[in-house]
Amino acid sequence: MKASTYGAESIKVLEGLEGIRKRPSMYIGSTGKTGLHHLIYEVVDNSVDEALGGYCKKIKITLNRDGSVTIEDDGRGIPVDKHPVYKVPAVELALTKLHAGGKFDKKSYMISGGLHGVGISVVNALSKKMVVEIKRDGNIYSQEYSKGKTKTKLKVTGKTKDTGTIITFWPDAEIFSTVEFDYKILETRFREITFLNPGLKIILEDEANKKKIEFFASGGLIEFVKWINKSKEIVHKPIYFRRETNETILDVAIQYNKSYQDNIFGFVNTINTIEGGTHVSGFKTALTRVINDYARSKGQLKNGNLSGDDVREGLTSIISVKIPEPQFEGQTKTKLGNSEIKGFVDSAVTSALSEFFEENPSIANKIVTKVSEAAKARLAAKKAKELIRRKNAFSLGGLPGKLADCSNKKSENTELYIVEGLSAAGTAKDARNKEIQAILPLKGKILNVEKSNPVRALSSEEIANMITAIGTGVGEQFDLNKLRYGKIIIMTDADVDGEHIKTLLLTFFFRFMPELIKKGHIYVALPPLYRVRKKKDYYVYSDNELKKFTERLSTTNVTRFKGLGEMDSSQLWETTMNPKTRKIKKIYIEDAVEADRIFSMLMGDDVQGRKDFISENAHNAELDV
Ligand code: 0RA
Repeated sequence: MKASTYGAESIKVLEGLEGIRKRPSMYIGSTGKTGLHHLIYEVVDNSVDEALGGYCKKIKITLNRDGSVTIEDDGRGIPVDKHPVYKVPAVELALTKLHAGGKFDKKSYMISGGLHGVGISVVNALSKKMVVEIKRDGNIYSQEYSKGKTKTKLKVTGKTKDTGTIITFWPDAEIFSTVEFDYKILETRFREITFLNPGLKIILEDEANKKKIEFFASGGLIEFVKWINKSKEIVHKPIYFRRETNETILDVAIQYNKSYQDNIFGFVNTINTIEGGTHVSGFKTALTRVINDYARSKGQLKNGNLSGDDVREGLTSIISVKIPEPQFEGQTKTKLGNSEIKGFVDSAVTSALSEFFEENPSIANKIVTKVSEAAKARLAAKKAKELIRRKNAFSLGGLPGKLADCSNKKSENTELYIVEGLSAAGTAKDARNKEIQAILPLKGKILNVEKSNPVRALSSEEIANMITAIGTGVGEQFDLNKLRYGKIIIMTDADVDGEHIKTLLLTFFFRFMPELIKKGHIYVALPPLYRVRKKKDYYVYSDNELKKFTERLSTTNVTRFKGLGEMDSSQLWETTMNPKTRKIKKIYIEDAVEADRIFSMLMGDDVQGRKDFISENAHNAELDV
């Protein structure tokens, strides 16, 4: 893909940066940890754009000791020539004006990443200091900024034969709730970027903690699916193909494993489209069609057509498209909307995969065997479900008998508490606001769905109860419109068993109803860990908080709650259930690939992987997915 020549004249100046500091979340999503990391991604995405154009081979990101970050690339360097109208160097326009830059001029930039595509000027506006160094035209140029404003003029500071850009910024603590970067989050993202840009090298270094890692994947998506399937038993060698038109590139990698999960990861211009979109739906349609056609032509369709769920069981796949003008939709702007892409991906995958199957019958047969077993299990599951439905027929309206439902039927306002233990559930029933809060007790640990086949999982009583209460159904029948509660809140004891039950439930939601997590319907309750008595009762939610508290109140009158059951109904209401005073945590998926790997690792068969993961993460109090 060729970009036309770029000069200062093609920069379009839109507006100043004042608004960015007033409403930062509009530009980077949040001013928390996620927003902070977007600053780095925004700069790196610009370097990746240089790589997509074939001008850049290496990007280095350094977390410096003083809290700043340096992103260095060997691209062409940001242009420095004076703009004919604005009379300032192009780089200064790009860094001090919103949307100024070649990225928004379609001619010079065909493809562009950047989650919000907001440009480095946003990073500049939200940094208390930024220094840019450019190697270009034989010179080294340098310029300094603060909070989006120019501090020094662009100066030549030396000579060089190289080209490239070095940007260092100090995130502004007045804007962000935290200015500490998380090495693990960055590591995951950069690994992903190199998988999606074969041949690109990314180096990440943390100076203070003396950590350094280098990513380079010459094998691209083939290496990506292998990485995802690392702790899974695989069925065949990865399948890979690329299809191109003038404007669009499609890369697909496929590898089945022996698990029951379906893992399709979509990327658009290297952005992980967590909510899917037209590229993913085009792929699904084609996959179902090609496998059915192949199986039929070989006389292997004995029980009728294979369903979409059947052909996706145990599938790991990456669908990566590069397109000139992506339209992102959905709640987190991670769903591809371009309607023309569905048909393009559908027909490209249909032809490429049919061809592959004809040429590689042994792999095709292994896949048909795997998905036929899924179909057999689905038929058995259908029978099991009917049994459960009949069992439940005696309870009200087909809902589980154990469910204490709420009276309001508008799902936006209502909440389902899934409560560990019958006695805690009893207290919760007394405590709740009957109008909007429903209680579903769990007897104990639910089945580990990561390790059981879907037939068994769906016929387990506790899981069937949850599915019925929630209302949406699972798999292909999943229908978000049938969701019966706006919030589903997992409430367990704050101990090891409670943590385990929480993880089992999250695994269930992640594998069977991932939409509920993606759309922000799943929460965990945060019951207090301690009660501190000093004239009145105070509730404390973490050990850290307790330390601060006892120091401040100079008290040691402290009760540790061992479980939810130790609170009476008014305490439980006040601390954990009253929407005005409680704390709950929304579960979200930061990175779908990493979330899948973590669930496979924590809940699957790879004992060594799990041990390594746990010892690496022992310092993290909680698992954030
Ligand atoms: C606009 C135009 C050109 C390159 C860049 C921006 C550019 C931006 C960044 C940000 C970080 N690294 C970067 N590298 C390049 C094209 C320049 C040309 O045509 O020579």
